[in-house]
Amino acid sequence: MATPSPRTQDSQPSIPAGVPPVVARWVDEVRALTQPARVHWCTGTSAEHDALVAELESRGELQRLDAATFPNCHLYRSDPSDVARVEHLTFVCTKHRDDAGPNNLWMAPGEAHRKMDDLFRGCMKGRTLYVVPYCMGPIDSPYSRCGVEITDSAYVVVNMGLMTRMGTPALERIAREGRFVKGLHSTGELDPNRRFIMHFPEELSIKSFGSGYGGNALLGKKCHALRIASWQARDEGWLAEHMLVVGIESPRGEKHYVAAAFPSACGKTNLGMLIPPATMPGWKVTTVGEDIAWLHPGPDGRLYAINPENGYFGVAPGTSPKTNKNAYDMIRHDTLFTNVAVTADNQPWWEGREGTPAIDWQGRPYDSKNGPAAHPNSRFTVRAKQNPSYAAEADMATGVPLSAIVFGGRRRSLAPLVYEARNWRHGVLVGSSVASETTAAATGAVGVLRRDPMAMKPFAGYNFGDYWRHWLSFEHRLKHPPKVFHVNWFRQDAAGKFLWPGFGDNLRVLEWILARIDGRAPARETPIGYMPSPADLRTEGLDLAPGALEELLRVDVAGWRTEYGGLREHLAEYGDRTPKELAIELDQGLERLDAAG
Ligand code: OXD
Ligand code: MN
Repeated sequence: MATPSPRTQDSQPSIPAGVPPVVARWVDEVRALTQPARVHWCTGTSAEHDALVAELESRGELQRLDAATFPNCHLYRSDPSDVARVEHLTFVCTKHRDDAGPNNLWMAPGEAHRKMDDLFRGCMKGRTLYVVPYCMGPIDSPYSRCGVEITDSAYVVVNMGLMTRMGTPALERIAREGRFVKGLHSTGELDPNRRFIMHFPEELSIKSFGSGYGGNALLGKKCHALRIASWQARDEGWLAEHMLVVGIESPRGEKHYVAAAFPSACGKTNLGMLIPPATMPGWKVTTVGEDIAWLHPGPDGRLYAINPENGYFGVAPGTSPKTNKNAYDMIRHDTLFTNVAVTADNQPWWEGREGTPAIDWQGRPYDSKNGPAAHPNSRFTVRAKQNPSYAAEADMATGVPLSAIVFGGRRRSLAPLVYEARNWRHGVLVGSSVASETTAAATGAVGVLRRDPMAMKPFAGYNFGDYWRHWLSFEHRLKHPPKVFHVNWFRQDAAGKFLWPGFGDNLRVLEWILARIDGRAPARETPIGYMPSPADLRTEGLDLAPGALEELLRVDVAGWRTEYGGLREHLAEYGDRTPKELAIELDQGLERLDAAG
């Protein structure tokens, strides 16, 4: 253990000055339950960060990477059984089962607390209990919300320090506001049979045991900023969404902010940090956020977005100067890598990066027979400000006004490159229809199509039926709602080859979207919404296969009938919680498909 700082106490502590009594009381209760050897109150200073990193290094839990090419970067290897979110062990514990909905696993709060408290009892013996106060969103924004995570993992503390506004200013805000989300975490013994992530939205609290991995353990992210916050947002009249937010400026100097929701590992980080293609000089894209957005009706009737996070927990494989140069440059220093491989000269390595791996993500000499060198869900954790395309507006207390919301998924077929919803209500149906082929971001089979409404399937903290109703209510809350679109960068031909190049070239689609917002772009009305004709998209410099663009912009009427049939069944799973307006929208869509033959 590193030398105790003035804020590290033995197991019979007096509480540091300035700690709000509500926090002090809760920490005391948890200390009595978990029996740590010591308590460390995190301040969020860089000296504290450095001391924790040094401690992890001395214990062999962090490995320093090559200082010449990756200064101040480290590698962490998680337990091989603990490499992704565990949706089958993630519960929403509400008094009434229907409030959690069929989209969540449910347990009665009393039973869940008993189960978790049994796991937590004495679990921190010999360990340090870290108290991690954090603020989700700019520290001075009325839209931000605070939390305190208690954890026994120094790796979690370091990540929370990179990902959130962590430390004393957050504690001061909690002292002023008197409310915060309580998150209790222990890595336990990392036993997959004793691993649960429990949410108590009615109590604004989280208990997570048995995992040290990202979304299960960094409680500010998916647990607080999405599951608990979505519940809070419904009560308070806003939205907590799984969305990136970008600022896009045209060569004419017009600027729009766009939010986009895609299921996990569908390229949110890439779109959030997009570099315009060479054929579009003068365009500028800046990143407000790349994973989560909190959306509030503003005083002018528009929808405003803040990014509650302050750092990125991005997927490493595939990151290269070609796919995402901003991300590649961003992670060349002061970055924490998890479960990547390393080269012979101690540089981090993942599939899609130049060079050759020497040691795989489990620390074994690399052998292709053992599978990929880096785990497919290996990650980088980095401060947002290291992003070359970081938008200064990400620190603005007011947030940024959204001109468009874009939904999308990873779909080999059917869903066209882009279409526009007819209006807000239709947009909610489009969002509810999001589906995607699964990836490695969560445990389970890869490549299976699953419904993921608004890309929130794993993250909505309450019944989807109620959630859609809340979305619909923004028709009345907003005088100037953003336009809603759907995109699909992942269409393939019969041979499995991508029809669209993606990455920077996605700006060509965003250009049409922005022109639609400004009322400048033509569109054809189709049964599923408004769409560009092939001639409406900028294609100079693109190397598309003959007929590819026509295929990308084709509406397969029979296919959409089947799709809407599937969607009807999906909406029906939520019974009478599903708002009637969505069924009516769907019927109208079917009528348009019938009329089209
Ligand atoms: C993530 C995810 O880690 O969505 O962002 O899985
Ligand atoms: Mn995500």
